[in-house]
Amino acid sequence: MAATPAVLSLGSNLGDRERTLRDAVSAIAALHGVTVDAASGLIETAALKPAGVDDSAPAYLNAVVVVTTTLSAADLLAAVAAIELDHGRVREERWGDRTLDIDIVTYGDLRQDDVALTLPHPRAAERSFVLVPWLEIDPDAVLPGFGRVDGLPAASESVSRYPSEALS
Ligand code: A4P
Ligand code: MG
Repeated sequence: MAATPAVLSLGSNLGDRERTLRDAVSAIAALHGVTVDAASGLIETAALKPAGVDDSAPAYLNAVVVVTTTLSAADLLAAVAAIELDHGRVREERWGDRTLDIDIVTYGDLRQDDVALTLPHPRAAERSFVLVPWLEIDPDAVLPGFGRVDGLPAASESVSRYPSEALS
């Protein structure tokens, strides 16, 4: 299968968040058929819940990783879901606190509206914690259906950088 570029968004708001994100990037890099091309720095933002920003919930660390993969989109999702489980992810409430969340933001320029895998990720366009780290590693990033990432309002929101060594 031809290699396809894909963008992954990682988030954690429970446990040793930085350690978890670091280990997750290593686990992604170790997947057969996946090469990590770039990993962003970490940013810290308040938890976004379905009802809005929740300052009483633990804050998130987020990062974005650009990969090239020979896996299909469905196989890539299964692989990153397995990494979430390895990090003790328990699914309870929607948008609930979690040790590790890995979402597929884009898979090439594939657009599909399937509940099991919606591409691009349906909420990426409005999330600074996805767009800001993505732009850091790809200033010319394009979100299929939305155009250049640097033209999206959420990409200009200010977010706090979390001091850390590079993830990869
Ligand atoms: N799914 C469909 N499309 C995708 C995709 N592109 N990537 C399905 C990954 N998964 C996708 O996800 C539920 C189902 O979505 C999966 O079974 C998969 O088949 P989940 O990870 O089990 O649950 P979730 O993450 O709680 O749900 P959801 O709706 O995906 O949440 P979001 O939109 O990912 O939001 N606040 C801050 N500050 N930082 C965050 O990272 N993340 C969330 C989660 C909420 N608030 C946040 C953050
Ligand atoms: Mg998710």
